[in-house]
Amino acid sequence: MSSSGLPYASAAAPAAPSSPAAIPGGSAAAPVPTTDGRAAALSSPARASAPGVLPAVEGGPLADEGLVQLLTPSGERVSHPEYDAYVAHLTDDDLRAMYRDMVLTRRFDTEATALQRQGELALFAQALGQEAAQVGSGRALKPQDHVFPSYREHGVAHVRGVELTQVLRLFRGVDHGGWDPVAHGFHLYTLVIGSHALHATGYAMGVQRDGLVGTGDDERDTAVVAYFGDGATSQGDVSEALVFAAVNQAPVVLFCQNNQWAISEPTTRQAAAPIAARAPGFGIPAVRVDGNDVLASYAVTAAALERARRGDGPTFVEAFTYRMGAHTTSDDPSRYRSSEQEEHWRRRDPIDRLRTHLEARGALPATFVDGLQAEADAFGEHLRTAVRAMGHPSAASMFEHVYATPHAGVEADRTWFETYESSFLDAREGSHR
Ligand SMILES: Cc1ncc(C[n+]2csc(CCOP(=O)(O)OP(=O)(O)O)c2C)c(N)n1
Ligand SMILES: [Mg+2]
Repeated sequence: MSSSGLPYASAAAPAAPSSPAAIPGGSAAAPVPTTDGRAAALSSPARASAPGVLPAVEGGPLADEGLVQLLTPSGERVSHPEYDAYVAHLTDDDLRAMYRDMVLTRRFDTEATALQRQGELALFAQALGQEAAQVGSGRALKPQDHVFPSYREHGVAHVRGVELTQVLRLFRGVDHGGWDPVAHGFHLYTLVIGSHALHATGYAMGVQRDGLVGTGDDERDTAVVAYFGDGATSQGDVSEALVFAAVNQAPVVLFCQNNQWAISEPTTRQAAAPIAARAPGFGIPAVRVDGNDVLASYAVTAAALERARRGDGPTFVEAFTYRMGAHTTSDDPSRYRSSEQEEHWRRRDPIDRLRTHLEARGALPATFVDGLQAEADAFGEHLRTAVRAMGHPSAASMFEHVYATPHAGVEADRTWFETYESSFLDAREGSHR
């Protein structure tokens, strides 16, 4: 049981957060606007007093209590007895690099959303508001580590060196994700919710069996991260991944970005207690972090990754954040959440937090800001030009890359499809693409 009263950490776990309750979005005097009456009832802790029944965890899934925080919403650096050590080596250059990553990730979101509205992309899912959780955790990775993302991890993709136009090829429908997962240690986006928690855990078990864990060689020991959302934790696949990760002590970090929404379903309709509180029931230590705090996200992930690489097994990280935008460009959040709630979290913007911190340190000179603005503008121009030049794939290209080596079944399907396509009149007349 942690000092916060939440049973997040098992004996083998990194010590649970021991600082006073950190509030991601400001003071307790500014309560987060609630979702609906039913949600409030579900999150009520007043249950379970029968003999043999474990008491309910205080607070619902949106509880601020026990969140690791190193930067307050106003950008002030606060000390944490366990996690300070993980950021002590970071220089102002490092912090500016994180700031740059976050600004470019946001520019990517803005440009991609505009391109979708112009009909250039079929769909887009923004990372808006989650830049700190993604850039902080992504920067804690080593080159040899492997990431299994879902579909809005653009900040992690950027940090892993994936050219973000590759991500837009997927959202344009030109391919299924064209980057090299091995070269970047960043696997393809997964739209089947939660499934890749199993892929990541299985991959981590493979890493373990290849002897790439616990050797003491910093350039060899490898960890794996699965990024998934709060909604994904309602899927059986994630529970199954937790079982396999725990019993195999797999070198995997299960990184849940709790952005408080699964499309229109609030976290309060999917959990009655903090999501991280589930993991110890599987035998996996867990930590909750303020996901709008890039430093804390970095520190907590670095600790979990080190633990995995050492051979000490999995960690569940819940990065508590907020999806500031729509679920995707097909969604209209004004149908199901209040503008007051959006405004509450807009005032806790993760990029503003780091900028305020850097400004207070005198570490954000105008030359840097101007240079970054020019870089972001050029990046936006590059994205627009690249997307418009992507062209159309041939329909038969869907048969490529299904297997690494030729496969008789796929070849038979391809032959049938080509015959079918060529049977159309316009194809016979030569106008069919
Ligand atoms: C197995 C499966 N079920 C349902 C869906 C439809 N779906 C797409 S996104 C989504 C919500 C996911 O929410 P969350 O895991 O919190 O991730 P977020 O989108 O908030 O990042 C759902 C239900 C899906 N893609 N896959
Ligand atoms: Mg979510």
